[in-house]
Amino acid sequence: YIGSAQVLIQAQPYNSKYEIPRKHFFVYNHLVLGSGEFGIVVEGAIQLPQDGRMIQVAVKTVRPNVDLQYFRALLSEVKVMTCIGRHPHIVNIVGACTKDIRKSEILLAVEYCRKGNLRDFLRKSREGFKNQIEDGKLQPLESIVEGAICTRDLIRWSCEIANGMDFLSSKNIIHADLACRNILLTESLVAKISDFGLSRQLMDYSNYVKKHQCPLPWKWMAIESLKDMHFSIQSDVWSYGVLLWETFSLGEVPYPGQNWSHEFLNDLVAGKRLVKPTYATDTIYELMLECWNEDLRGRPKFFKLKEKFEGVLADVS
Ligand code: ACK
Repeated sequence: YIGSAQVLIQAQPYNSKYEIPRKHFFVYNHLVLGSGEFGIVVEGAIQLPQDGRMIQVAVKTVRPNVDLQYFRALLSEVKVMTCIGRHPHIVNIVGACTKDIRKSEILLAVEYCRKGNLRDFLRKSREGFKNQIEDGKLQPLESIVEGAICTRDLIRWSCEIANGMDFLSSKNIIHADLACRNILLTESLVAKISDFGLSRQLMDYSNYVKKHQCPLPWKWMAIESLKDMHFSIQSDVWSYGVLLWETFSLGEVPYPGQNWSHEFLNDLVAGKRLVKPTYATDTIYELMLECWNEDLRGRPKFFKLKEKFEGVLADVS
């Protein structure tokens, strides 16, 4: 199971503009952000060669002594990131060390997202959440409560993520695992799409599939992906619909208590869908249902979704 831009990366050379000498890389191995069987993400810093400034980063590396394919996967991710250019709503590359290497390491430094992933953040924000929906309509905030999350934030993130996905789709990148757990938040709570390269395999993917023998992440997957592992930008739109559902339920697990079986796919084909989450308006729920159109050509494009959410955002501002 591999999602993402295989075609693009194979065709592209490595853009060495981002290559940073090993001595400018500071890797804090004791500050682990996440770890998997093949890869690890730790906090770090990079000293910019241009002006000597230190930038806080997240450093992705491959564990020593793992199969060569995982080094290749990380290198592919570096290539993708250097080739596609920057966007405010993706986790951008800051630098990489692929040449000047010790013990055959590859280091990929990306923007540090202090507030972690959107799913956990939403769950932590449930207490104190300011619901701006009254009688099914969005209301302006009466007063701003420092540190509290409100419906407007949920709409803003939805808009930012559609914006980032529109950018990725313009670069022919298929994410194939769009979900709130793969959206990271910066210090100022800006949403950024993470893990759109191949390095997802470094964490737990390939193993997971082998262990469970079911298509993963099945709750986020479009009908055609579940049927025959067909992934496209329009299957990302389906996953985005599930991501919206997670967002407007403040991080609930979709289809709670359900285990994978072919029954699940049969239900989807029969037209069964997730019910309206607590904090969505009818308009927002209708967008989710459009994303879950069985006919992938009938699903909205990311730029349309971005425009729709910009409209909703203007109403609530
Ligand atoms: O979901 P998390 O808490 O946030 O756990 C994962 C883990 O590393 C493995 O991917 C965290 N992580 C990944 N990239 C970054 C980043 N750029 N900034 C902060 N945390 C990150 C991620």
